[in-house]
Amino acid sequence: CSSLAIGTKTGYRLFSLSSVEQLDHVYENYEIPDVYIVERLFSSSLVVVVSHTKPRQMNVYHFKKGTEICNYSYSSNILSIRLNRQRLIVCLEESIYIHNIKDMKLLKTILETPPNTTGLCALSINHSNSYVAYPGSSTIGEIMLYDGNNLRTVCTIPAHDGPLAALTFNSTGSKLASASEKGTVIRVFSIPDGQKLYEFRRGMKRYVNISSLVFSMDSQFLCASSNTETVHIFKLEHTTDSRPEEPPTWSGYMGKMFMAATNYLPAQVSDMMNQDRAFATVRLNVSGQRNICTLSTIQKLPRLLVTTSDGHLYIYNLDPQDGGECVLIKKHSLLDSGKPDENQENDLRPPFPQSYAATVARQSSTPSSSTRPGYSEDGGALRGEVIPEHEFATGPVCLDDENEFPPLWQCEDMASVKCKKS
Ligand SMILES: *[C@@H]1O[C@H](CO)[C@@H](O)[C@H](O)[C@H]1NC(C)=O
Ligand SMILES: *[C@@H]1O[C@H](CO)[C@@H](O)[C@H](O)[C@H]1NC(C)=O
Ligand SMILES: *[C@@H]1O[C@H](CO)[C@@H](O)[C@H](O)[C@H]1NC(C)=O
Ligand SMILES: *[C@@H]1O[C@H](CO)[C@@H](O)[C@H](O)[C@H]1NC(C)=O
Ligand SMILES: *[C@@H]1O[C@H](CO)[C@@H](O)[C@H](O)[C@H]1NC(C)=O
Ligand SMILES: CC(=O)N[C@H]1CO[C@H](CO)[C@@H](O)[C@@H]1O
Repeated sequence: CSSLAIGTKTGYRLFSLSSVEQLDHVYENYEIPDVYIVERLFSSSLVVVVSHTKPRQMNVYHFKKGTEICNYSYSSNILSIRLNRQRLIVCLEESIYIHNIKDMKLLKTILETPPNTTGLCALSINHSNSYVAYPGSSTIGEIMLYDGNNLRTVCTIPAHDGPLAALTFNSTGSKLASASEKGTVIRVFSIPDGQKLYEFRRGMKRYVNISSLVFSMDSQFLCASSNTETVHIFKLEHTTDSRPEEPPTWSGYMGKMFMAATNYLPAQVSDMMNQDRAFATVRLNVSGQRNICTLSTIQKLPRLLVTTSDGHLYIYNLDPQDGGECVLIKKHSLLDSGKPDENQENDLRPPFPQSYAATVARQSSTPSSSTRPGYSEDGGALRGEVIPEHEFATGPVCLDDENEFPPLWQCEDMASVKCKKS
């Protein structure tokens, strides 16, 4: 949500998404051409790169030091890579490799996964559970849920009739959303038990290819983009737990009536009622282009970010209370030349609440919040936004030290993994 990495024909670029007006250009590298995978571990210095020139090889870099940490080769082309502070997952067409990110040791190979040329695989960013989700079949929409920390299968979830197209966890790793290749229905399950919690309809008439599916950090919203011009944002209404009073708006009132009604109905009917229209939508200027979306808080307001394969970043405002059509407020070109700013991410200001509700509440209670110390209007690079506090892992490696991480050691040599206490 706070960092963007793009691969191009000539190399790769890293950006920090801390301000709407200005794109923080963190780093660029033109040593490896035809980069088709570039994954950064949150906002740390660790970057994993795969190039079309060697599609079976993964290179791991400490980009701030400009050094290669290690490289690994696999039996077939690498289709996707997922990282959290505990695990690095490499997904090939018919197998999944699970590495320990601290020393890159290969912990597990899941062989003979159903053939999947899109490399569909999700990893929970919560390193306390490191759940991995991947398709259990290429003909029906079955999800395999795997415990990446304890290296065992947890369960299979019969999610859709047709093959899966998209999978994503919420930030705590306790919800999983999925879409099938038809792209008409999106379902949300509780993890690890696999109970169905929500069902959303993207539209009945047309089949679409869902290209990205993502929760907001606070799991209030779920966003789905496709090969069409419309991005849908769904709101996950809490039906059982007590929530603060809704604001006295018409939609808030209707929402409450709706919630009250669903609680009295038998489960089957309640499922039907969960088939909701989108809470908010975005109409993209371009259709048919591959895109990736995310929901993020930038400068204290909820935003929808869309990156398109032609190299643009679109930033929209999302109204967290009334939804509706999101407003485009900025378009950036990601391919413009620009010098990276070295000091962009060394800002260590106090953590910042992540939830939209908290953000909006703070905004309305402190209209002159820009005058409060530590919350400057341009201060998107607050530490809590760059790396959520809960993502700091404890253990033998100083993952919480930006300057030390990742430590330089020989990949296979576990004995040399040490933590320098500062
Ligand atoms: C991969 O790592 C080896 C050392 O293990 C090194 O000699 C080689 O140059 C690396 N290859 C690339 C392409 O970086
Ligand atoms: C991470 O997952 C663990 C176990 O599933 C859970 O207890 C914990 O609350 C989660 N932590 C965060 C910060 O989401
Ligand atoms: C989805 O993508 C596939 C392959 O790219 C294509 O054949 C198919 O027609 C697309 N489906 C829709 C509904 O656009
Ligand atoms: C993720 O989903 C679980 C289960 O519904 C919920 O308890 C948790 O609060 C969600 N995580 C966040 C960050 O909201
Ligand atoms: C949308 O596309 C049209 C035609 O390409 C262009 O003139 C217009 O500026 C675009 N709008 C935005 C907001 O990018
Ligand atoms: C399970 C799954 O989604 N399999 C897909 C893997 O990729 C092929 C080719 O794109 C699809 O046809 C499968 O449905």
